[in-house]
Amino acid sequence: MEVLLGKACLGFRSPDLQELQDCNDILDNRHLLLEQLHDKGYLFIRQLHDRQEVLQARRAVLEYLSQEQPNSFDTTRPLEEAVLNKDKATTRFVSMEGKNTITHSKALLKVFEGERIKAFFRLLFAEEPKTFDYKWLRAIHQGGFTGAHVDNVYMSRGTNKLLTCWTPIGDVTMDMGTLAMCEGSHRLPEFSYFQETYGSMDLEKEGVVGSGWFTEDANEITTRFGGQWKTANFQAGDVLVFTQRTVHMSSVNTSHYARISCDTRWLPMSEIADSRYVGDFDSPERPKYGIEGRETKTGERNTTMDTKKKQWGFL
Ligand SMILES: O=C(O)CCC(=O)C(=O)O
Repeated sequence: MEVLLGKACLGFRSPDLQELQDCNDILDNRHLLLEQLHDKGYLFIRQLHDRQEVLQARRAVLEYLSQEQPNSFDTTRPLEEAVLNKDKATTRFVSMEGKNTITHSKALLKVFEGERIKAFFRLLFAEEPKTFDYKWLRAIHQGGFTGAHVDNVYMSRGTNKLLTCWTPIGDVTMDMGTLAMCEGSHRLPEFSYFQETYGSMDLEKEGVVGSGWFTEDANEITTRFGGQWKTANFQAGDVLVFTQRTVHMSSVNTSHYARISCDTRWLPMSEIADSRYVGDFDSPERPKYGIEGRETKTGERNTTMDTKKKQWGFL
């Protein structure tokens, strides 16, 4: 089977793309979890969430989308399947990022901030955890994907103990757009210069326009720096937790289904949070963050990722 990781077409279970292994066998052992997080750059956990609660959250998202964007789905099929209307399959969905009526609805918060996920981070941090108010909730159309990046470029103004938790809202197979990790990219010596340059930048401070992705081509990462791409088919209830320095991207949604997922961010209660993602986000004075809204304090949007890559000698 072949998987499109952005612009690269990789054979699954080939040397280019391996399968993620879960860490369910060590879930109650903090020491081993930290060891694996440090070694691989991520923790893949099957059924951390209650599957039924995730499916209820999915129902709420799909009802919201069908109100906000009528005709997105094939109405001859059950809404739960999220089959795209074939005339609109490649149309972008409305943004659901932030803190809004859908991200903070009862059904979604039960999953995003529920006791099961809190208990996991409480064990991992060995103290009470906290999470950003901002939620990166997404529905991805046919052809949509996320390019290779590290999260540090978006949210480095707080603790470096911050972790991302990617949650598929439903069963998500590789042809719908699963997250892929470049194992070892957060610590391998071959990535040092990449991490000192790209990985350490603050996109907003530097006024970099566009997505903030380093590349749309998975092979550009592994041929240049090494590491190992891994992904899997996900089920409702699974999560992928990873560091701010772990390179990741998604596969392309080549299916006829919407891919729904959410990233939440977690840190120990005693640590400083990046203030851009805490509080309310609907005030007109507050700048918008995310792909469309990124700008410097003075409103400059003056450089591109390619310009930066040339400066660093990558192009
Ligand atoms: O869901 C996606 O497409 C991308 C998620 C992501 O990049 C992240 O978790 O930082």
